[in-house]
Amino acid sequence: MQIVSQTIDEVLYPAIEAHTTGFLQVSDLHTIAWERSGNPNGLPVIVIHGGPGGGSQPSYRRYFDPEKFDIIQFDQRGCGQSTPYAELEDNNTHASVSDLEMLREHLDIEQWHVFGGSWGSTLSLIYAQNHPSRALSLTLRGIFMCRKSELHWFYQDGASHVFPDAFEPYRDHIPLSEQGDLIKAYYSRLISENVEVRRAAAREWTRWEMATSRLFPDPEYLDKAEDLDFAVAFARIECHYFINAIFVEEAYILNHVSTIQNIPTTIVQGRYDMVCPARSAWELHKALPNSKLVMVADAGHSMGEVSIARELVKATDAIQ
Ligand code: STX
Repeated sequence: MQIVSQTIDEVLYPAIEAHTTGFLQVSDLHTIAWERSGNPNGLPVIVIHGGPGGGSQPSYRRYFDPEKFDIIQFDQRGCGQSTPYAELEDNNTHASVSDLEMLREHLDIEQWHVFGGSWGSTLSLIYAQNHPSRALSLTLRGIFMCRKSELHWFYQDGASHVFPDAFEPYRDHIPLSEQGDLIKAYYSRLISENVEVRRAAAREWTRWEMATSRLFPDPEYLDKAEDLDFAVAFARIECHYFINAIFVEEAYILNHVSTIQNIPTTIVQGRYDMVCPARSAWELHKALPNSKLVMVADAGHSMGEVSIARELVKATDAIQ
């Protein structure tokens, strides 16, 4: 193992613009924003962002050779440029799976490669399990299967042992009497009628996640929590999905793993991922014997970390 010193710009493809953007009404209430970049005649790849509630970012285009790929991104319900903003009604995992199908049909694409990290890995897997013939391959990063143990690890007691300093303000935002169930306590504040109560909770919730996402914390990344427009959608939607156990049975992904055995799958996982610890990637890899697992020795959770980005680009470069 050798640590190569590179910058993120050396690892990713150059920044490009979207050539087409649009909005798709997916239900009576919700409209999702989408975009296309790269080569319109290239291999279609759908990029599934994290959170849920994180929104897609222009930098995600850079994980793909723009000559080779027809890069499709979208903002899941309630976040990014999708409307209504931060809306929780009619916002659930099944709706997101159905939005992916609606978007695929809208763009007249038969099959596509699927790329997602963190919650994006969760949704990629559940999408592929429900529509296996549509997914040509899966490129997954920071595996999150959203089981009780994973939620408990990150939001209650686990990552707190490694980041006690960042955990303290997240925990102490909640009175002692409610600290026994922090997801529940945050949920009640994130759905409060009082905008200031919502915003204050969203800020602390998001700070915790941003502070723990990288092996070497990045001040720019931490600033995301100060952008309360971002933080409110991110925190509200995440917490809504988690309090509802992502609207599926416990261990849904592992229980339905047989449906995706034949889809070529690459898993890129940071060894020191505190948000989505490596055990889930390991368990998924074991359950998918044909998958390739790349355990990155010097990274945490974020796709913005150089060694994670390098492996993701290697993985997309290898897609044929
Ligand atoms: N949530 C992990 C997740 O999907 C438990 C995630 N964490 N940060 C993000 O996503 C963004 C990069 C989208 C902010």
